[in-house]
Amino acid sequence: GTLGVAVVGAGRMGADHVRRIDRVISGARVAAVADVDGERAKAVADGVAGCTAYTDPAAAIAAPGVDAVLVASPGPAHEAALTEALARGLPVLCEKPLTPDAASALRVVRAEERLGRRLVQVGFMRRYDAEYLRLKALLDGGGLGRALMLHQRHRNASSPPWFTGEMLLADSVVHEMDATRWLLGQEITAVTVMRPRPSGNAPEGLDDPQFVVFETDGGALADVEIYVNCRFGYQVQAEAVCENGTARIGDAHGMLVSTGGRWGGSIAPGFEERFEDAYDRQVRAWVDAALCGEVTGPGCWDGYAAAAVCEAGLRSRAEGRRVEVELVERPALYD
Ligand code: ISE
Repeated sequence: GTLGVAVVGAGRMGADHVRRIDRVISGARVAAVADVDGERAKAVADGVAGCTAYTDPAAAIAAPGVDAVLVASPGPAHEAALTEALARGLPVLCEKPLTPDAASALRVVRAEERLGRRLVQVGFMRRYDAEYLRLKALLDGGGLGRALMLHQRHRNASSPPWFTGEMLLADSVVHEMDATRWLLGQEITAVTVMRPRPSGNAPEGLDDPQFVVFETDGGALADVEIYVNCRFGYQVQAEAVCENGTARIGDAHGMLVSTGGRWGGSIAPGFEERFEDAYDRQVRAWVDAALCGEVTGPGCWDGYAAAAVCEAGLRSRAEGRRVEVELVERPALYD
């Protein structure tokens, strides 16, 4: 069969997912699109055969032919859409963050727990990136010994005008919060956020870059440099330092060109380009699983854990000290 998808949110990510489901992925079709901006919803829906536009997410989720929901609205709108989808027993792919804070993320965890089965996949798409997968397989294989440290760099060419100092953590470093937990198979127990004197490239008042240190329950340390106005392109790098060796990803993508007495390559302009394959693989995996009545990939527990780490990070940034992460006990559903 074909999976009928309601896409909630027709912004940058929502519109891109509509394109992906419509033209890249097989096995699914976009049946409904919702956006608070009706014009925007209509513009996106008009490009897709058999797709209806809505302003109310609940109406799109309840629309005929909808078997699954892709949530790509702003974070504060996620909980309502998730609650609606869970009430209807529909599988969901929810863009990060699951919800903006740990308390609301925990409510979603509890709702899923009450259902007794997983329905939600969270859009931590780096878990589907070929380089990340290779690093994960290497670490899991154990050939390099135990991972001692992770060094991560996350650079965006520029930040959107509404970006705040909190968003460097909640919107950007949230990917490393998940990647660190996933790569190491450990929970993050404490966060320290430090800030150098801001870059002259950063908009007035934005504390960019920031430097974040995670401690984990397995005794590892992970650092993250987040710099969202680096100008030169989009760059995401990770290096694992293990007992018997190191492994690095994100240094070069694709082709190396030599000409005019220089050698070099190019840097992707943004995350859509850098992680294009990862986004495709993520949505394909979600659709394939949903067609078999299954849900795989990062779930509500991962979304909740990232939200809890994020809260600790925001407190650390505000208070200038190390802050411990508070997690409830992990429900058996997520073992
Ligand atoms: C954005 O929301 C993302 O998810 C990107 O992956 C990240 O690089 C960017 O900094 C965020 O704003």
